[in-house]
Amino acid sequence: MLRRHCPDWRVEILDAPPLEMGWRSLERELRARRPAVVAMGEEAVSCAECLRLARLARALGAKVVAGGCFFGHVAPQVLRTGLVDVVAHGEGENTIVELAHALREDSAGALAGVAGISFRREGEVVRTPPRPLIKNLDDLPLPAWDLLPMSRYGAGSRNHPGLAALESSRGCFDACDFCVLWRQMGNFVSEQTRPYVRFKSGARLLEEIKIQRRDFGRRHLGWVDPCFNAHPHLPAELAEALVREDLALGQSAWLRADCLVRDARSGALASMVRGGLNEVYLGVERPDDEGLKAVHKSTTIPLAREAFEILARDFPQVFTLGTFIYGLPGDTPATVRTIVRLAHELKMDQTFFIPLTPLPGTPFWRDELWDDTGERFRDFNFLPSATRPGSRRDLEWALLSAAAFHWTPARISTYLSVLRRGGSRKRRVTMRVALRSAWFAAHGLLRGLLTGQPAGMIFPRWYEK
Ligand code: B12
Repeated sequence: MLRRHCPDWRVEILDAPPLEMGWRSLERELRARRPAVVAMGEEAVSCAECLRLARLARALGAKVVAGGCFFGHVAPQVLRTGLVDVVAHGEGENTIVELAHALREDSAGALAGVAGISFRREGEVVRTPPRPLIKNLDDLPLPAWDLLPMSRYGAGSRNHPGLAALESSRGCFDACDFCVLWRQMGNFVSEQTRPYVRFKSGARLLEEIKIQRRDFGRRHLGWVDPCFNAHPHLPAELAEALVREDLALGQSAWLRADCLVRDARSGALASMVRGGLNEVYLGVERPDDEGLKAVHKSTTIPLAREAFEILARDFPQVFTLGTFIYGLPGDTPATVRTIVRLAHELKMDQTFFIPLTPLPGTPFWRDELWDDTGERFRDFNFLPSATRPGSRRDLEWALLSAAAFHWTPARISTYLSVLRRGGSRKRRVTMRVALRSAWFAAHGLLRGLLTGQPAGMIFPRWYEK
């Protein structure tokens, strides 16, 4: 968007992790490039890194803009650190273009005219009116892939070599309490954010995939959509076009169980699998329908059961992963054991248990959780840790012991079926994910016992380099 609308700006992207760029090299890059504006966006877990980057950018004389699904929900707090000049809320493409012009003018008046931002004026935080959503996603320019280190994505990965992250839709039609994604891309009407979902066209997606394949040699598509199968026809139409063009590529996506069951009936799911869909993630979340209602998720456990049954029976080559949330108010070790039992019964190849995380923007967030250093958010990593101090510890021990010792016939039969019917990719992926999870749990446990630190994100060796 900046290249299209602000041709007199030089735009560069530094995606540090795939380049293995640690802090010293990042500082060298910034000193060499001398940016007028540094724009950053991140998950909560990387808040400390972003604030460190903001400090560095500020020291080099740059203006700092923060956006994305975390900063947009803690704008007053972030602005009060004095490290960030502007926070962008929600969808960013039109905002960053207008912001570029306003930052060049360098006046509070110019900023006040940009919708969808917060900034400070005479010590007060000003939030401008919400920005209307981009109605037609095909209006977006193609992502600036040429500015990204494309060959580094999935490099060295056995499960997703040649990975490309693509987006077919934005937003979600549901409004689950724990999720920020429908809020981030939601529609603001009558003083409220409402769920809203938008799609690119099949033709546009086909064009993107052709470029990924032809120009960047990409071999696996990771769909970043919150709900890839929200549309009843689009994914299947795209898949059929891919087959026609001899472009079927491996694909992973987050799907919803209710839509999956619908698509199995219409035949759309079979088309999606023919087009390359070989990895499916389903959020089951809770052990029963009351639990789902309590978090305002509108699908049901019988539908999740049916979805996994369809996948296991009709598409045994597709790797399936189910995610569950634990740690809601009232959860006990018995709840966790019920969740684990259900997970084994549902015939998924792999299970992920995600601790309820009080993300800013969700009703679980409280302002007193804010921390000016960002360090507290390192714990917002969506990872269980049996050595984490606090009230969830008994739940996490229950989880760990169930994972280690709870070998029910249903669990054993799922593993056997992967071995018998899964095909070589699924066998390899299941094995690697299971070994990694076991290693992560063992490593976290050992580290917790030896150093007192809970398990969490692991810092790479090049972190400071
Ligand atoms: C792909 C992805 C990853 C990939 C990224 C690799 C890659 N090369 O793409 C990988 C696998 C590495 C990853 C890892 C993790 N991820 Co992740 N990831 C995603 C995912 C699925 C897509 C992100 C994306 O591309 N979205 C599409 C773009 C267009 O949307 P967007 O990012 O929201 O950006 C728009 C606006 O928000 C805004 N915007 C964003 N940034 C900025 C910045 C500025 C300056 C401006 C103006 C605007 C702006 O403008 C953009 C265009 O409109 C999201 C979920 C989602 N659908 O967004 C989760 C998500 C971001 N991840 C999440 C998490 C928790 C993690 C992990 C902690 C998980 C883990 N335990 O490993 C790690 C943390 C990694 C780290 N930072 O250290 C959470 C974050 C929640 C939160 N509020 O903190 C999300 C939201 C998923 C969820 N279910 O909640 N992730």
